[in-house]
Amino acid sequence: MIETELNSKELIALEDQHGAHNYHPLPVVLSKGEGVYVWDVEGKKYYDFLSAYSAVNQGHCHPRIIQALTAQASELTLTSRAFYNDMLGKYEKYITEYFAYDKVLPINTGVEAVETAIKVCRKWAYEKKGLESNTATIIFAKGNFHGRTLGVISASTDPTATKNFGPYLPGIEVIPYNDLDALELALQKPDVAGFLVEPIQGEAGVYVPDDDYLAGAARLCKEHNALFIADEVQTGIARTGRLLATCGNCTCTGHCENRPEVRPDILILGKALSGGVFPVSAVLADDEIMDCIKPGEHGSTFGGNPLACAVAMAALEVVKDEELQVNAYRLGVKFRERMQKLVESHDLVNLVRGKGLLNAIVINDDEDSDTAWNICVALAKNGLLAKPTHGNIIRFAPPLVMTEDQLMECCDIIEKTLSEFE
Ligand code: IF1
Repeated sequence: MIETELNSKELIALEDQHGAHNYHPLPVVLSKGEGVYVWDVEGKKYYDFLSAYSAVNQGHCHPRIIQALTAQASELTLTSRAFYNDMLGKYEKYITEYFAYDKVLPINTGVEAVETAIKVCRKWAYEKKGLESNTATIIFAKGNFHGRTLGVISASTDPTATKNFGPYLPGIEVIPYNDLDALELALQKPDVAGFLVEPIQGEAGVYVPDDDYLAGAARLCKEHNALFIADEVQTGIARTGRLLATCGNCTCTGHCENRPEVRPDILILGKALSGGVFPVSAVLADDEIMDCIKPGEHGSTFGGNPLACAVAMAALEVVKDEELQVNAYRLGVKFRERMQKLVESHDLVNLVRGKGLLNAIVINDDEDSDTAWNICVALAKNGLLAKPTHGNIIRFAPPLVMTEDQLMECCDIIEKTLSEFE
């Protein structure tokens, strides 16, 4: 056990020598997080403008979530599902009422929840829709990101995510994003089980589809007896200014009682479901779909563990009590106004796009240039942490607990950095 205080350089060297090189992080080594702030090992303070890819919507180490974690951690952390435990039923009731679904299948990471949704969708297609076994196709959108397992990368159109990982899962069709004609055409085929899509494509560069896209997709799926599956791992839990991005522009504080026309048949949640404190994900659906899964047909060692249940209930309480979707909506409008001024005053920035506090700016340079990266290194020097997504796009996603003053200070930092850069 290494006891001595190591500096950033030494800690980076440790990871370089002993860790797989499956990431290329910014040269910042963090050791503390609180709310919208993080600190590096040298004590430098930053605004976190990535929120661990929207997993810490509630802010770093939210006291109520930490309290729930520590209280449960000293009682019971894991039983496996070989036995019942006193937390799971309470959590299942809480989350199904919170999002207005009959049932939840509790799992751990976002990608496990997406894989679970694919299995549930296929099961439904064979046992309820009546497709012939092993013929089901699930439609995905070009530019998707659903995680890193072999099943979901089989739908990826990103060579970095797929190269030399084949052979891939069959039963997948990929169509252009935000294109209802393409979806309608793909749904004509007899073996379609479902359409799995991100309400906003995060990794692709925060692509916000047309206002009528999700409702149109849900309608087309219903017309063709295929399941509409929303991957809200990144867009859910108030990130886009609504409790769920599929809520679209309705102002509900629950799920879409007001907009049943875009209610997903299967809803996938992760990341901020735990406030970034513990891997917690979930698949929600009504009985007709979820009851296709029988005992022993799917699960996981940690799925639905008491610790995850306690943390997730606290994390969702925080979202509701602090009305984080309202704050995200309001501050998102102000953020995009400020960024739009930068677009108009700086050649370096082509455009800003996003919803709520999931935004991105597109840098006026080639996708394979390192300009966006260098801007993020400069932003870090000026006390704001963000990271480019594809090449020339910088994603900005602060914790949803940010105040307007803090957001304005962050906009000042972004403005100052871009001016220094030009
Ligand atoms: C990495 C990206 C974001 C997701 C959606 C499922 C998952 C993710 C819409 C899987 C995960 C993470 C994964 C992380 C970086 C981050 C990411 F850049 F990779 F694409 F957020 F945009 N659906 N996204 O965004 O959830 O299994 O990771 O819990 O892999 O580097 P997970």
